[in-house]
Amino acid sequence: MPMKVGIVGMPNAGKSSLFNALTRAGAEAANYPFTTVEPNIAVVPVPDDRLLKTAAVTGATDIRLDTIQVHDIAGLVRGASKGEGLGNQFLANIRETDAILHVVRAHEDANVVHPEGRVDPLGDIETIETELIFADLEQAERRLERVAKQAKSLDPEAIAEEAWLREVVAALQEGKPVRHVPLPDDAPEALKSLSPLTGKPVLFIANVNEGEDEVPPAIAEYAASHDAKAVAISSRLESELTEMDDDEADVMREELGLPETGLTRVINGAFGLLDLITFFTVGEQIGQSWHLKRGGTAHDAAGEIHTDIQQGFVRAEVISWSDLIDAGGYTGARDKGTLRVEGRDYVMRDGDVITIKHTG
Ligand SMILES: Nc1nc2c(ncn2[C@@H]2O[C@H](COP(=O)(O)OP(=O)(O)OP(=O)(O)O)[C@@H](O)[C@H]2O)c(=O)[nH]1
Ligand SMILES: [Mg+2]
Repeated sequence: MPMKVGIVGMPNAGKSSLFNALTRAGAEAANYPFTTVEPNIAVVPVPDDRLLKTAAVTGATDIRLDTIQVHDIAGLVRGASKGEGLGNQFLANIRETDAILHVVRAHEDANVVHPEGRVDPLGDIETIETELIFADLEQAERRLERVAKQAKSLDPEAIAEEAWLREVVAALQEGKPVRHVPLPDDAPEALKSLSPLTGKPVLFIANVNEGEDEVPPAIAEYAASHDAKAVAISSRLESELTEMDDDEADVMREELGLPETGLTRVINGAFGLLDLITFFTVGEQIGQSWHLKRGGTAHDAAGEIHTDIQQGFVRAEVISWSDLIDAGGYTGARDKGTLRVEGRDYVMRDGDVITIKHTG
């Protein structure tokens, strides 16, 4: 399953500038089968040097990086849930995502109009979070009505879900996000059925002045005290840099003293929210990176690659990427004994290179 993240923020916060930069970066990635899914969905490769180094050892030149889908939507204003601005209907487009990227305007360019006529990152964050809470409340109340009817038939799962939804509604009415409401043991699908926006992990993206690369302290503190992460980026600058050729962009970055691309920080930050590990499949031609929920097994890893491979799973050969490089390839790794044979229940580790032996 591809990872999906949704961008939220106020109008003019810099969401589409970031999105455009990500889209172009994705489209330019060498050897990557780029697919435009929809105009407001970017498919962006997750950079990983380990794959490139490992592939160099086996001679694989067809590099396929794992990807993340980024969804851009229109800005939210105060009162969006009551129809202000463009309303909140388009939030439905990001209900199915795994995490939220919350773009916050922190630059002071007076030429860019702020919908409330002032630059106030914390005020903006609260406006957006309140609107997300209202949107979830609407959704939770609607779902509660439906589940309460099902619960009348004494279906135990519906009864448990109803109880949980009542807690969710109460929390939202108090202005608390769903992520603070404990999950129901007896209704394992309840969270998925509701897909609350405020139940998803959040990465704050401080859209700072060109040439800055620190998260403003107020935003960093807010993120830290709300169980969230934060990165800084200049959306406009990143968007302009992706329009230049690579050499030109590197010179520009050096002049501005920006060590890595802001986009890399955003993508790695989003990936880091999801509690995933990366594993690799590296053959003579193709080197590929994949993701898996932390704690996933070799059998789960096979399922990420192909359901047929999972169904025919016999055993896996596993080695860490750095051991494969140290051994100079699979033959050396076999001689050294660092290439191990593992069964379907082996718990995958970040950086494992796996070859699955399967029937069919
Ligand atoms: N100076 C400066 N301007 C920026 C920056 N990021 C975005 N802008 C400008 O702000 C304006 C709005 O940017 P967008 O990226 O379209 O904002 P948005 O969040 O997508 O806005 P909506 O789609 O209306 O919600 C554009 O004129 C951008 O060039 C930045 O980092 N610095
Ligand atoms: Mg936009």
